[in-house]
Amino acid sequence: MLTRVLYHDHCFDGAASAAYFSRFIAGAVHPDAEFRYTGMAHKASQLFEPSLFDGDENAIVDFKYSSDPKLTWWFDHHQSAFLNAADQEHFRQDTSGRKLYDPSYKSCTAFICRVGADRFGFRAPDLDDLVHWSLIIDGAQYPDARTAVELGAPAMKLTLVIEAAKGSGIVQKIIGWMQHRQLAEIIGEPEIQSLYAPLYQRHVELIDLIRGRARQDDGVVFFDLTGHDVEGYNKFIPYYLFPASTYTVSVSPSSFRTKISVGSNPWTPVEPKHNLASICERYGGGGHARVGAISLAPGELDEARKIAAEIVAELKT
Ligand SMILES: [Mn+2]
Repeated sequence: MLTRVLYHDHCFDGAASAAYFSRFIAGAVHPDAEFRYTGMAHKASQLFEPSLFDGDENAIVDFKYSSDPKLTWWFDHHQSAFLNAADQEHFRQDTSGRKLYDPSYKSCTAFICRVGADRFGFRAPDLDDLVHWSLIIDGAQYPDARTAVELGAPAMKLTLVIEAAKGSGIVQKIIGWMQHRQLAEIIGEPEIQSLYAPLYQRHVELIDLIRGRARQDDGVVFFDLTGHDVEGYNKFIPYYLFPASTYTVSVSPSSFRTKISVGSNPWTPVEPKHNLASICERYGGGGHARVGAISLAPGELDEARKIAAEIVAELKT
């Protein structure tokens, strides 16, 4: 019984969702399930080629809905979960009980855990710590910017490896380990250690780079990482550097897209008023109320800077 799992790649909650979902399927649905994983990234072109759905069961976790008839399971919690109105209508018409959506959840892993327990009687108490950290990381529930940026906990170290991984191979290895091992054990793997050490060095250098490029004005931090090969950065660095800021807008070009990231300070004394997913949706992006992103094609730097400037201006109001 081949189960294909499409998951949000390079994201702790995406990996944890794939791991928890696999335990759930093996434990409550198909004891003989064999899993194959496909990491999904938001990009400007078509997301779901029909050939992606090649399993007996085909699942998407922590990622957008697909109306492909071969999709059998879907779990998501993103505000922007549908590519278009037709997909949303397709979801509304679903009667399988296996396409599940609840944007009130702070992590998709916790959502799968809850649905598995309530509707299917499935429990995996050995994964409680995984669920707990998915809520902290995806929900940005850190007590302070230091916890988020200085990376003390095994889950934080693993997040660095997952977010910076080249390709999906190591993430899928981690998805396998997450199903049966504790996070501290996974971090102790020599392969993870050897990936982590240079990434941590780079993380420290990125803090310095952002410190040098970022400007704060009226509570909005802006920086442009053009010229640096940055596939991603810890999104709390701006609030570690500018604790009094409310929002961050950044432009970061990479090999496969030009990304505009929009975020809000989880520890700000001033409650953010703007819904960032709604702002990003206007430019073809999406996300959550407090963090969003827009992906343009590689090379669309001028357009990205124009959009970023418009969003900065809007967030200052
Ligand atoms: Mn998530």
